[in-house]
Amino acid sequence: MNETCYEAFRELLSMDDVLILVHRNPDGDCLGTAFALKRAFENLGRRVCVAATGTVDRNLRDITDGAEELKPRFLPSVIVTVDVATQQMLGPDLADYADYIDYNIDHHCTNTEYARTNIVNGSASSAGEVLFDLFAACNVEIDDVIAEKLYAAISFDTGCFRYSNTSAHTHEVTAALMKYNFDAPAVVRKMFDIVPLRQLKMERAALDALHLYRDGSVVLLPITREMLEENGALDEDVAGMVALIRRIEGAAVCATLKETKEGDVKVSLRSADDVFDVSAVAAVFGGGGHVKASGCLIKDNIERAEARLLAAIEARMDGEETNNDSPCR
Ligand SMILES: [Mn+2]
Repeated sequence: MNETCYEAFRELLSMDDVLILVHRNPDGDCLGTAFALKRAFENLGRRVCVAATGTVDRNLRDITDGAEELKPRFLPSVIVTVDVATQQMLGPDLADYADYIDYNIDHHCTNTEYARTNIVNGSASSAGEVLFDLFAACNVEIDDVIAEKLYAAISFDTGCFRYSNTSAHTHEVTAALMKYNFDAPAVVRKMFDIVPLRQLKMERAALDALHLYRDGSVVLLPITREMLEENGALDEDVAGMVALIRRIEGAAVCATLKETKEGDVKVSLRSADDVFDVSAVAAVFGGGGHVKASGCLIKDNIERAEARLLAAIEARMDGEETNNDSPCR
């Protein structure tokens, strides 16, 4: 980021009646970042709210101060997105705002820069890290609440500082945040560790349903509505399932394919290393993300979606596609 970004952020901070939008099915990074920014505006005495398509997962509700639904509450005079790579990621509830975004604060290398002012750092671990750097450069005072939200955001997107997006700078930012007064182990435990028993049962069922291809180097997990119902599981119970299957030895590429309530298929893709770029596979279906973690929505039934996804992965593995077409390189 450069002085132009900081100047743009200072301009944003001078505004009132701020609507902060996050991506559909919000995760810990977009929520932590949005609520840290919300707090900063509140500390300046401004009117501000956060809105999202979809409900907030149970394990993320500490970040939203308990809120399960996030709706726009007033007619905004400025609209800012955080952690939203494309306008489509806003989802149906916020689609009306898509062409009127004033500021876009993000860390996705696939960001389409759809806003009037775009503040994107594709090498940051998380939107939380981007916001911290903006706060630091613009002398925004960080309090205990902001520190806790940003810590949640960064821990979420780095998988608790285990993923390769974790840089020396990420640790420097986190070290600065940990000087504030909040319970860091509790933040991580609530986001990642505590699960209802039905989720563990769902994971057991999922492991029985794994599909292995190419000697186990491609691992696909279709999750049907029927599987969810049989195990009494909710959609939020399978949100982290891709992290479970990426642990399998020998898996170079893995993906969960979840049948949505609408009958589409939500795909979460992970790559075991920087060699295979899953953002390029997601892009085939209009999605995006990062080299090692991406997602897309396939409008098809789950069997055909799996076949199409596998074909796209194999085409890329066989070198029919080159890395030159990847937005992340
Ligand atoms: Mn993120």
